[in-house]
Amino acid sequence: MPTLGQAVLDALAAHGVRELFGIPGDFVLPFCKLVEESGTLPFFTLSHEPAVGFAADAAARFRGAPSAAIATWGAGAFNLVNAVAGAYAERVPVIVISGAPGVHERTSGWHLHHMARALDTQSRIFAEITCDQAVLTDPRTAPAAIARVLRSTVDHSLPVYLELPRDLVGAACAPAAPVAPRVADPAALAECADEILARLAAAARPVMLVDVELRRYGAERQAAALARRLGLPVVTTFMGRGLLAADKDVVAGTYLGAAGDGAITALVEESDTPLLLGVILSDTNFAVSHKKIDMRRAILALNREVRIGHHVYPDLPLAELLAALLARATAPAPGAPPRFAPPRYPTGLVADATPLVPSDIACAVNDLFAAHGPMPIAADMGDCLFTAMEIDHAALVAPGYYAGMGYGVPAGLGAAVATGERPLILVGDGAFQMTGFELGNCRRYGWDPIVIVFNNASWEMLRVFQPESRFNDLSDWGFAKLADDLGGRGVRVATRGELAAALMAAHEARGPFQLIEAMLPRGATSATLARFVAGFKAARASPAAR
Ligand code: TPW
Ligand code: MG
Repeated sequence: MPTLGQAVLDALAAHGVRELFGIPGDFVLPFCKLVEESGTLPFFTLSHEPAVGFAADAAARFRGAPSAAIATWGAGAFNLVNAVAGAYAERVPVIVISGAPGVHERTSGWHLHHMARALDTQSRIFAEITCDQAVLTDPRTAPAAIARVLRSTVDHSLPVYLELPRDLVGAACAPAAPVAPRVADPAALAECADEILARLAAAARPVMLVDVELRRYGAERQAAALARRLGLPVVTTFMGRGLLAADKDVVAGTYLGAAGDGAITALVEESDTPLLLGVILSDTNFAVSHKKIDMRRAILALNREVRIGHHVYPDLPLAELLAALLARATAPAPGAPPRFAPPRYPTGLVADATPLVPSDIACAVNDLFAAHGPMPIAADMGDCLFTAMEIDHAALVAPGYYAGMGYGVPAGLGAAVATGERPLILVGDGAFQMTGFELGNCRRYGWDPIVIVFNNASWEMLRVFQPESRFNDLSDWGFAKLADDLGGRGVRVATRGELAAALMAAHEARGPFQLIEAMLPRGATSATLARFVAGFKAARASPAAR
């Protein structure tokens, strides 16, 4: 019989986990020892648990499958709370594995170190931000509990929590036999697919709006195939930016309401039948709308259900719905005109001595991608994320809705592991202050991301909302110089010419990570952020007008 620890590891692998991120501590040392010695899955340690959570989140987003974050009890696991809350908000299957006091210690009557309040305080906190939990105190019931929890993370694409007492890692335990996925009722699926296709066929201006759930359920290629078959223009939400990067030709652009390209806004807001696939109805996605989407005319597939006007089909997983639609959909008449103009992004940066503004960075990245092909992108919160909207459509992870700073650098490390490709990390100076030091882990693992720090010595995005506050002034930390000591290469650039040269040189250099510190004047934001904030403020000032 295997051990409880090995049963957990084997079940993780069976549910699509391909990498583990973590930081050890005494309550989780026996499990970490097993992780290392069994070789079941590769184990990447970072420096601070928030980064562990962000890296696992990004790996899960890029692979469309769960990833895992390992921490010690209390001081370690509590440090994961914010990252897991963000994963919950943005529907990412992050598996939290926490060590815990042994079952014998639990009854000792001592206050155990790392204990915040009571033995179950931690599991109760994680119950708020995970969709299923198990505290594995009994090796006889553990296999079923492990299988149930891992089924939940896959089925609901949400975080889950496993707590493993340190004295049971080596206890004899049966393997966790996987639970079969719940599948849709074929009759309901057929009726729903027929109804959707009939509505789309009768529509004058249909559009497909896609958001993150599509990737979580591995349904991007199917959605692109459906769009092609039906001749539907595809628009991503703000959060869903980067979706369908492998099928760029069907993507008209990203919906940013009043802040975005007018033609894209019209495609969505003037549509008589918007098909919303996995779209989270959040304020970042829709607060900047000129005009609210008329939900009576919309078709919304989200959370394993499909809502059409006022009625609901429960229990219809997204991938199954798309398969049913594809099985039935017929192509439009040949010669039907394309329904959108291909999006255009700025290219051809003039490499002169003009001081940089954020949109120049998008332009330089577009030139790089045009010359050498796209890279997976991890962006932080801040103007770097809005600038990313001006970069040609490429695979992107970012906390578009939860908006937690500090995500970018560790997410880029998770992307390096999950994609096996070299990532591009976009991060502001304020966010870099939070988690930038994690780059020091690149040397050990051979990661060499290209990192662009938008250094405006400022919490600039906050300044746009509230220009009068002096606390938004940060000092200039000189990140390029720090890079060398962390095992990378850093260069500071302040003009268009310097940026273009630095980016091409960074692309040439493999091995150490490459940090480009782009010096930006305070007060200069990307065109997209300026429009977004103006739209947001206008929406807040006159909610009735929407
Ligand atoms: C964990 C609030 C949103 S944007 C921002 C703050 C403090 C400033 C970002 O500064 P940075 O980028 O990174 O220099 P830029 O382009 O604006 O200059 N704490 C967390 N998350 C959020 N979102 C905040 C605070 C915030
Ligand atoms: Mg800044």
